[in-house]
Amino acid sequence: MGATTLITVAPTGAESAKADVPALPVTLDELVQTAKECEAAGAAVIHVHIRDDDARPTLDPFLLQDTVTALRESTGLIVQLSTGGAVTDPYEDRLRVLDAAPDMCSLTCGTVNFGDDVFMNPWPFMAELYQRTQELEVVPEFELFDLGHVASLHRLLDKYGLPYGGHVHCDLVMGVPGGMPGDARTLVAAVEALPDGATWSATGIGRTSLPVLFAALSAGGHLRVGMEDTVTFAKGQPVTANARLVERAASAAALAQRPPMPAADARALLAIKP
Ligand code: KMH
Ligand code: ZN
Repeated sequence: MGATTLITVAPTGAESAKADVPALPVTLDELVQTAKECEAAGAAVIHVHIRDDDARPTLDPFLLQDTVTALRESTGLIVQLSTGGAVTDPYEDRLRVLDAAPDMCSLTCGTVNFGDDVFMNPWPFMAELYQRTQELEVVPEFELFDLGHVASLHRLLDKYGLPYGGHVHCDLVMGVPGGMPGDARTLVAAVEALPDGATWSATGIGRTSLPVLFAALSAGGHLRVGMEDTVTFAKGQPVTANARLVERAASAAALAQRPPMPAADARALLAIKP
């Protein structure tokens, strides 16, 4: 089999308001429908943030559990819950996300300025979250918003060893105002600093979406796309559905001679608990 591209879809996030972005999936039904469409378009992993009845971000444990169950029943996607939540979420709620027993969770490797806000990830929180992933056999995806986060990832691995399953997978989140810029030279610098044997995807926020996508494909990486990261295809062209972003990523990956990776192969690569 030739080389393939793991596509992760991040359909919702915690930052956009449904009132501003009507195509954002915020109910469980909308999320499941989106997940099915994105799976058909080539996604293998779904990075999940959920909303409450008022479409506000929530880390409600029961809703998270229902979401994991529904996505498992309706799709073959690898379910990755966000432990980042919204910038206002307390650490205890973010740690409790793992109780919903997802396949994967995000684990951000450091604090970062986040537009006008600060996304807090101090070392004790990271270390506790990481050890919980190991105990509960949840595969972490290390979110790297800045080059310093790569150093913190090394520190985490040196102190606590490899993640559950033994494989290190990272996601470069580029172009956040306050984090590393979304350009090719920064991407290469970050990739060169990753641990040996790690796999990685990249995503570019907003207008850095396409430059990062092409840089990641050129550098042999995987892709994350979705309305968490960009809500326009181009200036004045709103995204009408997450699946359109996945289709665009899948087409670019196919052009690069690395078509989308089937979910079963992604499970093996990431060493997801059977
Ligand atoms: N919503 C951001 C504050 C993650 O999902 O782990 C954090 C975020 C990262 O989206
Ligand atoms: Zn997220």
